[in-house]
Amino acid sequence: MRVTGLPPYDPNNVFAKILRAEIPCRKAGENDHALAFHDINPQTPVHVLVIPKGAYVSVADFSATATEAEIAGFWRLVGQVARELGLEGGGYRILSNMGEDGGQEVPHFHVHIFGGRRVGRMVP
Ligand code: IU
Repeated sequence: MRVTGLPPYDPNNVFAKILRAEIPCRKAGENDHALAFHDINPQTPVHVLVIPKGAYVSVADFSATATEAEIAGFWRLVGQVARELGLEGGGYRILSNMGEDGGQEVPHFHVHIFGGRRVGRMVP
């Protein structure tokens, strides 16, 4: 069940292909429910994407339909990667784009972790 007005999940989106190992990635961490990898076009010295292994387009989709184990696994990996990449010291930003208005390019729910330099305050 999808609860958002975003397009249906496309099983051939690039992150689905990364999950199926059809496209390589530089892995930053993994658990049973989520994968973290370095963005191919980094905007900051550290720029990692964390994606659930299940097929979810948006956070509304994910939070409404994923199991509690999937949700826990996803957020545990976000925190683990931030800690392991040394970002807890200086600080960092987590950001997620949703849909066309939110600037989402890859329609598989993901969060960006930006760090390694001062990223300042966010403006829309
Ligand atoms: P967005 O939030 O959907 O706009 O972000 C998609 C990100 O996926 C963007 O930062 C791209 O650089 C990144 N990316 C990638 O890491 N590997 C790829 O093969 C492709 C996009 I296509």
